[in-house]
Amino acid sequence: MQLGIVGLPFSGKSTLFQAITRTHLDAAAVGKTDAHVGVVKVPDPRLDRCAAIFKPKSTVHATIEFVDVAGLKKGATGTAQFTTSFLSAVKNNDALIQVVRLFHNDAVPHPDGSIEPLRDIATFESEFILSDMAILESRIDKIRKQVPRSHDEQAKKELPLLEKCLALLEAEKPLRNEDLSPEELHLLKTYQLLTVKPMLIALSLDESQQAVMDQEIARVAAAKAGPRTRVVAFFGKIDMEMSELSGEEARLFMREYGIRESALDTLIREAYALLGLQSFLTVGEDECRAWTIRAGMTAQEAAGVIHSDFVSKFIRAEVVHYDHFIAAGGSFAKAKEAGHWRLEGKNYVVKDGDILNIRHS
Ligand SMILES: Nc1nc2c(ncn2[C@@H]2O[C@H](COP(=O)(O)OP(=O)(O)OP(=O)(O)O)[C@@H](O)[C@H]2O)c(=O)[nH]1
Ligand SMILES: [Mg+2]
Repeated sequence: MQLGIVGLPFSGKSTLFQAITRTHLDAAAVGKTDAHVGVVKVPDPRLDRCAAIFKPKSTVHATIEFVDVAGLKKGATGTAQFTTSFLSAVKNNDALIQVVRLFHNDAVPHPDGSIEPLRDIATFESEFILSDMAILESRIDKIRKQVPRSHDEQAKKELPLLEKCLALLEAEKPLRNEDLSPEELHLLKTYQLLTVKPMLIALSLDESQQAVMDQEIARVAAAKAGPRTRVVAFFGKIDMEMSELSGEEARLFMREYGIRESALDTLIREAYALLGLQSFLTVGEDECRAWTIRAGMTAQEAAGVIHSDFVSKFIRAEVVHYDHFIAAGGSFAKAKEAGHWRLEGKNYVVKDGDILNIRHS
């Protein structure tokens, strides 16, 4: 999974990126047009506990790639043309994190002179909408010229969909919150539209703003949240300092500042929810590992995530839920005695936290 960090200039994107990836971008690189990519292990207490039980040779966390996407300078060109480096960095992102500035910093003033998150979100969104409109208009134009003469069935099928999407964008509605079928989303994929991507709006607060955090989230959510838009908040500066501390020190630090959750934990939890993702585990003396799948996937599909061969060779899945495994003292034998060990067929819908062992031919 890849998440792109986007937003207006000086909103706190690189601060967030450095905090969650525990990297230091040198000052010369920050704010340049290149995208920075960092791979982050998905923190997973269930996996840690299993690793403590099995003491495996290797423990493999699920990972997420974060991309610090520079490149949108508001008004730099006066049009909605994103730089090619911006578009190529964003096109593979599964979801976008739009960083919105709430922190005050006189040394780095907000480019528009004041802190107004809803204005910034609207500014950013309109750039996205205009970019998508330009793509759709030129495609619709082309199809309208060709279709009457051609037998291009694909284009004929696409035209009403593209026109519907264009009308939504003209009404300033980003496509991500619209009710598009999986088939429609699939057809749209080739156009790499920006407003289709699920979005986390991430409010960047400073430490003095803790008291207003929930209120600010609620205010922005009331105006902007939707089926595929969620609103979260984080403390960029504090998170960056925290990223240099060990686990125990970081916990004390958080308690001192009264912070409930690190930016990384918040973003991962919300991104999983936004994208409808969950995890299952495989355990053993060789390897304990967490795997990410879409909620609703069957045992056979989940087996295919482990190894594509397992789809055709799937026989049965042995299933114990993590909670039952721990309740049984970390013993499969005891979980079985308690009736919590099951043999499931290929259509079993995997649950978050299931421990699976795939039997295959
Ligand atoms: N006081 C304060 N300053 C912050 C906070 N987060 C970021 N800053 C500062 O704001 C400035 C901009 O932050 P960046 O993270 O570089 O912002 P950006 O969105 O990556 O900026 P560009 O890449 O130039 O568009 C930097 O000087 C940061 O140190 C914060 O929570 N509090
Ligand atoms: Mg930056």
